[in-house]
Amino acid sequence: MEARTGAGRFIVLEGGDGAGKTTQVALLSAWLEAIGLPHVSTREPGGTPVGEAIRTVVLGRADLDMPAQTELLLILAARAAFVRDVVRPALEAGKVVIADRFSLSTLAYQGYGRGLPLHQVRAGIDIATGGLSPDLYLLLDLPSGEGAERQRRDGAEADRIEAAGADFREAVRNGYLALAESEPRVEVVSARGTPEEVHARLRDHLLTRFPETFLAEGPIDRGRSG
Ligand code: T5A
Repeated sequence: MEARTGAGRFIVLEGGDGAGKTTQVALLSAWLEAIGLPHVSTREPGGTPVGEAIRTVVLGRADLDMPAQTELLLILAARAAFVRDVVRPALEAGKVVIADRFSLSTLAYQGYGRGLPLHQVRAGIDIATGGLSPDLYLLLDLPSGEGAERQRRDGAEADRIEAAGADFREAVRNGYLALAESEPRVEVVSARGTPEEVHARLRDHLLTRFPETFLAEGPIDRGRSG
């Protein structure tokens, strides 16, 4: 299908470990491909060479005893590169960005999970992003035990942050839900059901919020280069 061009949108999938974000990013990406909408899909921490290098330290080194502040600053260091090198150029080119995690993860994990003061986490986020925030966070909500069970079935080894345990996962989930109550750009979506059922829910939210972008038969060229 011929590529459409249009105003960029920054959409972020969020949720606890094992909620299904990676699966849903792939399904959304396939859908955008099918409707001919230029897009990039990416993940955090990572998405750039420096971000992937930081990811190996933050997640891969379960042997490191890392202060929560070090974890926060490393994740934010990766985000600054992600925003400069991935998100801003894609939005300026009129593309849709579908990201697996962004700043809401930092508030949920380093704020509510690790217990760092939220105002400090927000100040750090502001430095890393230069104030850029997504058009919409789609928060995949799943009881934390069910996410852990999905990961166990997957056979994946727990990374350094996942290894923090059940209480940590629960604090993260509750943190996400508390954030969703106060942030209008966060939509809570049940992560239960088959991947296709969850995908249909996400698509519905995008079509409702941004019909001008996501309706296949919507306006296709608003004069911005793709
Ligand atoms: N982090 C990240 C922070 O602490 N602060 C930050 O600011 C940021 C950005 C990232 C880690 O970094 C932390 C949070 C994380 O701990 P990650 O690997 O990117 O690590 O994130 P995870 O959430 O751990 O990734 P996972 O791949 O484990 O989980 P996903 O992506 O949510 O789930 P997915 O799609 O891989 O699915 C997990 C399993 O469930 C199955 C899949 O096939 C797979 O086996 N599945 C389903 N099963 C049944 N029903 C469904 N609907 C299913 N959907 C998927």
